[in-house]
Amino acid sequence: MNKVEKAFNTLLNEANDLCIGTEVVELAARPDSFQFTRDFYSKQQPLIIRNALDSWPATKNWSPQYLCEKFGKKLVDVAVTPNGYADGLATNFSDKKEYFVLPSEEQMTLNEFMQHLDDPTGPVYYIQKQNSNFTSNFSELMPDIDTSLLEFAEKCFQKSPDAINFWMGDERAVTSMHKDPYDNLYCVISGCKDFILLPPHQVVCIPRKHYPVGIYKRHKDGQFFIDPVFELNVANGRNEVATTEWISIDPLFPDLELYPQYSKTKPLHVRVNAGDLLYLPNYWFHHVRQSHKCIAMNFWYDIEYDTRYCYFRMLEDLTLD
Ligand SMILES: O=C(O)CCC(=O)C(=O)O
Repeated sequence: MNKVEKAFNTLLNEANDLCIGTEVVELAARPDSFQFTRDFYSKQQPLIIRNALDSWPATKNWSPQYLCEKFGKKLVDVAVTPNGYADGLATNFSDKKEYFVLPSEEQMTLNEFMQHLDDPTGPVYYIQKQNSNFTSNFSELMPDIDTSLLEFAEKCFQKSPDAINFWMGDERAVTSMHKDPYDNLYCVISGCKDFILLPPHQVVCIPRKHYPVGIYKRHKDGQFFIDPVFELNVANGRNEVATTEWISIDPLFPDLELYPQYSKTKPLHVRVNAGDLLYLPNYWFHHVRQSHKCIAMNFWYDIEYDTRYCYFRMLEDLTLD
């Protein structure tokens, strides 16, 4: 074992023994801002607060029927894929290479979207655009949200959210393992979501590499194909297929023969039910599944670029394939 591998083992063992428990801490009521800052934000520990959002009109009212009655004719942006993986890895049959593939972005009415969700055999439709789509597409629903319930966390972050996202989808829609440069308040309104979580320092045993980027497009008959995405390489002035770093492993079916280091991770599993709020600290890796027609919202707060961030970047660079 070389010096760096030995150091990674020390990191994994110490972090597991000293700070990462075996499950996500649960509270039955919102903490005050001081407790949240001391016990969760400053330790970068996830937290689930059961029934934190029960008093939101959203939690009482929002259902597929309610949304259709109110906004059935409204145009919404939907991610469409053949397999439920928007922003995930897939093999491109034309060149046999593995790509990181973006979803086909399609606009349709909310009524049409709901009809698609009722077809369990066709493509997979997911409202999941992470560009503050709640503010841009669903602002009429704002009165159903009482953001004062989030003040305990916002006082700690000392900022307002950069993005408020709305999520609704098919149970076949899966969000592949990734991390975000945001502190995340994830609110399930109807149905449930299953999160698999890995703390940032376990990046040392999560296999990652650079993949070519593609986007799902459809032929006239509706069949999907992967279209490579080109970008200008400023170094040589040529248009080349873009690449991005992505996680090579699916935590539901990890290939431990190919990636034995992944067996050193200690995933935490948590189900977030309607009315629950999950605090997911920045750079925690997460993989997400959901019940059929689950409705959720999340609030993303930009991170502080502090030494923890720099230390994480160093670990990333040390372990990228
Ligand atoms: O709900 C999902 O499918 C994914 C959520 C997510 O990745 C996030 O909130 O950062």
